[in-house]
Amino acid sequence: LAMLLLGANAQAQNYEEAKVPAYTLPAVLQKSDGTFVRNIATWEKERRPEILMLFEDNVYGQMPEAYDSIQYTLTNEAPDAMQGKAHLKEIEIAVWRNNKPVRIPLVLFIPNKARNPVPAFLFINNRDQSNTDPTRATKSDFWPAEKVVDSGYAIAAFHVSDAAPDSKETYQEGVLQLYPEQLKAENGMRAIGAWAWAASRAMDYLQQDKEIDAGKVAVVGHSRGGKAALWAGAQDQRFALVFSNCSGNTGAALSRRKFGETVKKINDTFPHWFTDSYKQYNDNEAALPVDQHMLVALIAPRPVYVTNASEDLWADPKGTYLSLVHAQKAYALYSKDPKLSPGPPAIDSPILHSYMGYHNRKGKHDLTSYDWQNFILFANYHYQNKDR
Ligand code: GTR
Repeated sequence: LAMLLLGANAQAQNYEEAKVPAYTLPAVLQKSDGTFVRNIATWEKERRPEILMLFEDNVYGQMPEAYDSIQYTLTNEAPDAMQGKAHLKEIEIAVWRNNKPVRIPLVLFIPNKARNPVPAFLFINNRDQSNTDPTRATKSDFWPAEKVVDSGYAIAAFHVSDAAPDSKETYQEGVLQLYPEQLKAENGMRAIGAWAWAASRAMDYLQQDKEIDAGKVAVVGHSRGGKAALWAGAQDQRFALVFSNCSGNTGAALSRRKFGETVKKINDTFPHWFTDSYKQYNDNEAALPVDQHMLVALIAPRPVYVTNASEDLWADPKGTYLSLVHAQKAYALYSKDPKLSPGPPAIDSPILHSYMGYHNRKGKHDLTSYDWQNFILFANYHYQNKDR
């Protein structure tokens, strides 16, 4: 029995800094042929596409872009929602391919006071639908729409289940109905890829809504939604800002640290999130041709904001911050050095005035009004270069 327990224990998650293994990260600015990237052109034309493809082939899967048609239907509208503060639009985004549709409802509040077009936050909702209640009968800190509207921003949301149900049995019943060939591919799209795909379709809608400033749309996600937000921001350069809250393993945290959740753990529990090919890295992180700092680097030079919660060791706060530190080189290429210090800031000390924002909020794994407050300040800083 003791032997068995020991065996089980060897698989347990590590929460001790002293037990983090020694590791070498793949270099952001070195191409696979060994040559170094020294300028923006080589980064954009050669290394960036190479990293993107490595993430597609080994982690998140392909991002199919072809479809036959896309339609936006206004299913409900209220010009005086939120006691007159906002214009509510509920839109159904229907995307067709090979005579099959996927329908993604989008909720959107546009501040009435702000001068059009307005910048917007697009939220990937991974929790209960009631969090983004368009009637506002139910309100939640998870999606504090009134606060965002009061700050002069539009706020939109869609639910992950409309793109891919978050279940290993039924994740195919959404975007993947359009792309059945993906299901057969080792590097095929899976649930997180489908959520990121849906964020891009929401962006397609926002781009043609005259009330929205499409050059200032931020994508926001929490935890599994935060993983999808990073992948959406990496893939789709129309997103001006990326906010990834408590995204942890295969989000913003470095996989090679094996601190808290590991690649094996996430693949065993959520086999439908990532590619089949990702499973070969279970207990074998060193073999990964990427680590998550490279995902963050793909967002450069656009500002990115990443968070943790102090009690959420499962998501490895330190490994998340280090990911930003190691991604800085891509920003420096654009002379937008985030100037991060080598170690994480104190709890509740947000880094707002940098191309890479970060905070470690005191408390548990969650998305709260503290997190949103800092997202708004970070957006203010980058859009207006001033604090409010
Ligand atoms: C956990 C998972 C994390 C994170 C979290 C969440 O169970 O292990 O990677 O995604 O769920 O989405 O809240």
